Amino acid sequence: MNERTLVLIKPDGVQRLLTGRILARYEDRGLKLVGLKLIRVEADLAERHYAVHREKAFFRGLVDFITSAPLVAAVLEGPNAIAVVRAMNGATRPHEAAPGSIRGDFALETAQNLVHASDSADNAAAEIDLWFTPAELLDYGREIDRWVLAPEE
Ligand code: FUP
Repeated sequence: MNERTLVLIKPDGVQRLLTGRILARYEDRGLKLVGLKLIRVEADLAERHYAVHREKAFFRGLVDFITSAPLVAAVLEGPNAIAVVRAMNGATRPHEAAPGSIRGDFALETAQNLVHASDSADNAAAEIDLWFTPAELLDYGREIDRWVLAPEE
């Protein structure tokens, strides 16, 4: 099923100069970038993004971290994009993340695990809506699509 998912390259990824390498992994897989921006997040957006963790002990630290420096927000599109990107990111706790995943290759700490990705279709829709306006999401074809994607029915 063709899906869209929200990805964040969190401040640690940008500061560690990994933005290009992380985006390249998604591109290499065949996923299509349909939205992309570098932003310094306000606490209000960070708190809404992580609202499900509001009661957790790590919530304030998480919000402080994500607002501490610029991050890259992206919307990726492709077949099963939500599950594909979660698998590429690897387990939340980097010591459990498989080698070959982004966290398994580049991260050691849960609080500095480089990337976020939506975990369900409902959350993807809500998160894309939170981070992007409709005008910031582009519908376009790529020459490579016929080599990467099954023909549309
Ligand atoms: P994920 O969906 O993999 O991003 O993981 P969660 O939604 O469970 O957690 C969101 C973020 O909270 C993590 F990326 C890092 C932070 N976190 C902690 O700092 N400590 C924890 O014990 C769990 C999560």
